[in-house]
Amino acid sequence: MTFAEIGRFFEEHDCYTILTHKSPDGDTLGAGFGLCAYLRDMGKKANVVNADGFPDRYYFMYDDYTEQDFEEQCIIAVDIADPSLIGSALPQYMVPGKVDLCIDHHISNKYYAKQSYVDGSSSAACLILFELFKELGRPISDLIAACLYTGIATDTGCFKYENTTPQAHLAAAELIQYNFGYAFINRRMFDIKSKGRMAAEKFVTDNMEFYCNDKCALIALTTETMQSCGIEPAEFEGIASIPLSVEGVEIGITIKQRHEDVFKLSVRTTEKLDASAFCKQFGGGGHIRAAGCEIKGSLEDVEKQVRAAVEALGLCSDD
Ligand SMILES: [Mn+2]
Repeated sequence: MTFAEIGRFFEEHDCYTILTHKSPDGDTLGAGFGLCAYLRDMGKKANVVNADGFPDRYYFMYDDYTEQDFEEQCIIAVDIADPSLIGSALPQYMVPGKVDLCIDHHISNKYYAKQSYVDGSSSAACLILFELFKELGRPISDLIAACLYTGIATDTGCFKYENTTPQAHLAAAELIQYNFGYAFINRRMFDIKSKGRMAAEKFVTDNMEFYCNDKCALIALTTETMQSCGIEPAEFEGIASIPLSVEGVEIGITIKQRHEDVFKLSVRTTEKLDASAFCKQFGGGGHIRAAGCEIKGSLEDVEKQVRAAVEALGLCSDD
């Protein structure tokens, strides 16, 4: 589809449900609420839907949002590569062919919608919407600018990750000319943590172990340790980047207990190592710098296997 075709699609339809992915992030919500405001500004009816609800930290996107009452006629998915990511709380939308239009930036997109606009080279779904709205020419509101900025900033890790393109910076440069508090958004997205999260991070840094001349950092979290430290399990989400943030570490490994004898591994690597290849030997996979797998056995067993695999990488010698 071209941008002009999407523009016609918006004109020709009404009563939109905009789907965002489960465990929502700034990009899917920014794209959802940004598109919703855009369609409403066109005089259309539109709602945003999420299987897990809208987290507080994004409240500035939906502060003035009220759900509209209408009979749904058209379904758009934003930032959703695979229908399973819609979430099992919304099974009615996971049916193949149910979604009318998908706008996404994941190369892994499954093309499950009737029509799709997928640009795997784009930093964020919000960046695609920014370029789309620009081409369509209708002015955007400060709220839309705030939503799109948030999605681009969060998906690029505040313009730090390798997916940060000149286009992402150019879009941000235009967006911060609108009247919204981007410094407030950046602080809220990147600096502020809950006390529970701080405690979880402290627990991880206190209990991390180092191998192979400190080139491997490993943290193992059993259900018991997670319960006994009095920290909500949700606060341990996304901690896998911590081991790799230690200077000199080339491979960071997080082992989390899933069930009695099942452990989930999250592996992060520097440019020297391939995380995906590392996880493949245990039946997993992922991206080159971030991958995962599951290993069955006791924690002792799992750690032994993981240490052997790390040693096989040839990092451990002094030279
Ligand atoms: Mn995204």
